[in-house]
Amino acid sequence: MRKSFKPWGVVKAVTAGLLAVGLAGAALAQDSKVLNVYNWSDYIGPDVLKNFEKETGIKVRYDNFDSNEILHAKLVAGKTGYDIVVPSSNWAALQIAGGLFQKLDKSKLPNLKNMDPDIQAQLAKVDPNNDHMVNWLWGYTTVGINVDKVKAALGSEPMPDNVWELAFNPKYVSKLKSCGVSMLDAGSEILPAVLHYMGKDAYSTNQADYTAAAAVLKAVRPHVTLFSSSGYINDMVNGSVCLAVGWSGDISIARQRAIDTKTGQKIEALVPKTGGLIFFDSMAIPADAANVANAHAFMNFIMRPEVHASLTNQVFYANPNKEARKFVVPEVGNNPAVFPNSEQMKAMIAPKALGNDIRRLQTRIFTQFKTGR
Ligand code: N2P
Repeated sequence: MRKSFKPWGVVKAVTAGLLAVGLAGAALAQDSKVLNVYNWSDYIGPDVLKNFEKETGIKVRYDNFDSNEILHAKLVAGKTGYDIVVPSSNWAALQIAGGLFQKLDKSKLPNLKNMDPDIQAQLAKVDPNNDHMVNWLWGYTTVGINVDKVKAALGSEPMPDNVWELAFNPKYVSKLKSCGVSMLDAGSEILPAVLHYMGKDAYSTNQADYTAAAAVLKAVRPHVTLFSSSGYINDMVNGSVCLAVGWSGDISIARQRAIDTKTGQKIEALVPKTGGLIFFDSMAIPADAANVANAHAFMNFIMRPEVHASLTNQVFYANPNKEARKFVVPEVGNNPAVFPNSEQMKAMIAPKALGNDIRRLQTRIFTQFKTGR
């Protein structure tokens, strides 16, 4: 029945009822006991959703993507059916400007107090007052290697001082082709990486920089054996990829899986001297989400120190939670690939939001690179 047809008596009774249960109760009552989450693959351990479901009775449907491009296309098309999505902050800037997210109700997020003010300040650059986003985890795009295979393939050639050369200088990457070279399957990842390698602004808005980047990529193309943003983890574990332009935590997952399953592959996420490309993947609620109260409950749950720490312990990405550090196990807390030291952090490249024109340029050049044109 539409509200406008309700006789006044019924409206009054409903209003009184809402006041009696309180606003939080009213909001919960509108939501069904489900929550639809769309997050990056390999970004959570098995216990987190189970614990949330057990505690709240809310059933989580959890889907994966592996590029900002895929998530962005869904958000722009609308009616995603998701209540929580996790874009990188520089993409979220576009999405916030486009009105695709709703403002957070901070009264339902008391655990915001646990967030590291430095990370909040980083996010506030694209989301003033932190009105729309809560950081899930953060990491950086870098180079991962199979230590023994890369050494063997390089032969008498020593490791370059700047490890980005392994991926983008034909002198090195041509030698690594024989043991498998993988690159992230997205223009928004590879263009900033190659521009940074070239000594340019990773998030340049200068067309000429992109033309120059296309030429560098073209020279490298014959030596790339795989484009992957998720499957490369297992390819590193089983030894069919010896060099990956990938994400810090993913490479550390591969390292741990190789140890656990005794594949004999020694994998390492390198921290480039000139810096990796930082990302802040952050939770937001689509404007048309159906289960808004549940989404807030989930965000608040993730911001518990033990929960944020358990994400870091299981997927090797740093969390934004200043109270979580004591729950991070020492092997992970002391791993510079997960928590780079202050000197390494100084060199890191912060993300920048780009307009649609540059995004399209990145995609065009990346497609040409991939197809070998
Ligand atoms: C998780 C990768 C997320 C990092 N597998 C990319 N933003």
